[in-house]
Amino acid sequence: MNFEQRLLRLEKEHEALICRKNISIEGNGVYERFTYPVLTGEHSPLFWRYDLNPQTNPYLMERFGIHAAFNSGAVKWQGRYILVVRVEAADRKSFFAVAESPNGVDNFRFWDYPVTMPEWGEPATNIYDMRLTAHEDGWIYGIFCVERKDPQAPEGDLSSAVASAGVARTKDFVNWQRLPDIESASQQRNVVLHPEFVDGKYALYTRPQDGFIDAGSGGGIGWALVDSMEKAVIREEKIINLRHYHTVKEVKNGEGPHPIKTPQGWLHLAHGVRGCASGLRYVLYMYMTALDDPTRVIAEPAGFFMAPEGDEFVGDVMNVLFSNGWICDDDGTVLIYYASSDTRLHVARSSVDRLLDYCLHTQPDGLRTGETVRRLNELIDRNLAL
Ligand code: M1P
Repeated sequence: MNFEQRLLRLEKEHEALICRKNISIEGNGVYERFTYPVLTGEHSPLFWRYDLNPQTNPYLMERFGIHAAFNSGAVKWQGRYILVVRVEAADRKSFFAVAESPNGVDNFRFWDYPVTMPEWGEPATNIYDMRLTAHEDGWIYGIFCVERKDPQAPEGDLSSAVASAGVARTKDFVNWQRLPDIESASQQRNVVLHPEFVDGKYALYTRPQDGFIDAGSGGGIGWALVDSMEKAVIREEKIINLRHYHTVKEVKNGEGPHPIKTPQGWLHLAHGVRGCASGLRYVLYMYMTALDDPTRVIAEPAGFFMAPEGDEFVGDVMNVLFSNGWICDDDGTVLIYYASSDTRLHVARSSVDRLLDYCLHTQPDGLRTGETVRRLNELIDRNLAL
């Protein structure tokens, strides 16, 4: 096939992929999944991956490999569904790129250029997992993980890294003002900005961790108030959502996107991690906090809200669901952007009413098997008495 024919075919296939209609799949009543991922590495523009000049690329080879598009921040902005996606190149470096869709479930198209994130301090080796918050101060903030090689690592250790929370803000998703990384006593990943001021301060969900991978004594999802985002310093941190033995979050957990405000409380989406023979298993779970005190948990259904299914199990990092973005639409529809196995991004659809029903009417984890059977028996009794 000559250059022109091959290019024509690539363009046709790419356009068909982007314009493919997504079809919802009837689910468990809480949410519906969709048939196709909303973004994959293959959704990235051909002009990112190929040199399109026949003189310099006569075989029309890929010159820049992109194999994954996942863990994305999400916001509805000027009527458009905007994702700030973690895109991973074949060289293992992640970067951010904006994709938008007219309806939030399909037709996501990347903007022409990725985000050129200004550096702060020691230039990062890797950046990823942006949580977007349209804050009441008027800015849209992105908080993301900044990874640098551990300067204390012994010679020959080429894996140890240090994670901190990077901060940038924007009004148009093209120009980003980088602010200092958040100062904290421990390493931080999965830091999320609450959308409202609390006691006149910015409020952060945190995830203190002992090492780059290990949450260790970190305890769970934390909460901290800071005076300014222009120089955010975490002085005090309170753990508001604890990890527990023999639960879906026994190894670690982390806040997903910022919580959704409802008349009954704040709805939270988070990920929980446990260890098993096949490695770490990442699932999504939900909890709620009180409106008058966002640090007080008022509901937490037992177990996972979503776990990998079918093809979702397979990818770069198997057995992982992760979410750092959701959009609550004006009509109460909630679009949950979740990634599977650090490879591709999906959407699930629910509503504020359904998520509230799920959180408020699903029993909490009794933390032992006897309690699980007691809860099941209660339900069976009620159903058989109907
Ligand atoms: O590989 C699974 C996830 O691992 C990390 O999440 P956490 O800090 O909770 O362990 C992140 O690297 C995340 O991007 C990734 O999806």
